[in-house]
Amino acid sequence: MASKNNAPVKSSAATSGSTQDKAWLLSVYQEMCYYRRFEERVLQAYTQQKFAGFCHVHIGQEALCVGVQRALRPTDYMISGYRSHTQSIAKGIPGKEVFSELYGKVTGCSKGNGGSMHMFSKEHRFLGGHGIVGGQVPLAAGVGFAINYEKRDDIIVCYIGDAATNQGQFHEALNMAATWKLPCLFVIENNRYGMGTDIKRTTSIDHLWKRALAFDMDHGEVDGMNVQTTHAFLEGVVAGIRKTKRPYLLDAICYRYKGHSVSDPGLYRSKEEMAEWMAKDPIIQLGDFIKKSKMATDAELKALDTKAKEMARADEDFAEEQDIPPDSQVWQNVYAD
Ligand SMILES: Cc1ncc(C[n+]2csc(CCOP(=O)(O)OP(=O)(O)O)c2C)c(N)n1
Ligand SMILES: [Mg+2]
Repeated sequence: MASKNNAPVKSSAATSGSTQDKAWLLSVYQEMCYYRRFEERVLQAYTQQKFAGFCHVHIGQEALCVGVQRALRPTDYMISGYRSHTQSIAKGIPGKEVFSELYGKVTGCSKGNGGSMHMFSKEHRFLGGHGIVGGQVPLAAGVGFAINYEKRDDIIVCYIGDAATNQGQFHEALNMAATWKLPCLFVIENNRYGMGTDIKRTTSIDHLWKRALAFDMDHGEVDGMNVQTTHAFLEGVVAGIRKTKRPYLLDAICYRYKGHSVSDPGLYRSKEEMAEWMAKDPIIQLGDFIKKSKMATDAELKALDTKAKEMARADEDFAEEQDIPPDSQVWQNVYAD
């Protein structure tokens, strides 16, 4: 699975094992619907000014979130940027705690101190939620170092945006990860835009997996809009990292449907481009496969989506009823004891 030659290992259309199993496919379908519905409620709540601060949603990128997570063990670590509401749920943080965090409530996973960009759970090994572009990359290398130092066989997944690969700390951290053979999986969520700038205007290379060549790092490319190919590919990548302890850079091709943040209408993208990507929608793609394979009817898939909507609504309802933190909390977790 791992390639350290110039050409990347690419995901193929062929899938195997769990990605052909009916129960697996239906649960993945529902999970992706849940994340879509969750983020739609987040958008709505933000627009209604139910919470403030920055807010970046992940709509369109669900296949990557689910395809990666399902290749991991609960003991593996994950670290991400600011577009991480649903990645943190996938890693095990209850949706109620994520919605509470958005609302700044005391029951939030960061006790209401963090907000949208700072989901965190030591218990579930989700290490943030980081607002500094690329800031999570050296932290991931540090966790990889700790895993090796303590002789464990966990790995850490580090999500990064395409634009973040132009940050200096990305290059420094990848160099150290490759030199010290750290068990890090760097996943570039290559949605092709920074805030509003096309990657082609800021990046000298045509494929972001080429960043790995400078460090002689194993690397690959995956169609991040298709959950079956993504998951099948990731199973091999994760097994490879666990075995070799070598880091891996994955260029995951995907698309975000909404603007960079809630305040960005995304007018820099053409309607044709949006339509082209939405035709590859991860939920519709999987639904079509399920129906064609006669594993479920349209009505059965709709019922899964209805359940997903109810789950998202319950998360928001829970958050609304919770208390804001006491004033005294402002003094807590400022200094180490
Ligand atoms: C160090 C730093 N520089 C600039 C910013 C402002 N900023 C926030 S997000 C962003 C674009 C990042 O795009 P990308 O890495 O592709 O991630 P995406 O938003 O597409 O998921 C920028 C420039 C920041 N938060 N941190
Ligand atoms: Mg981007």
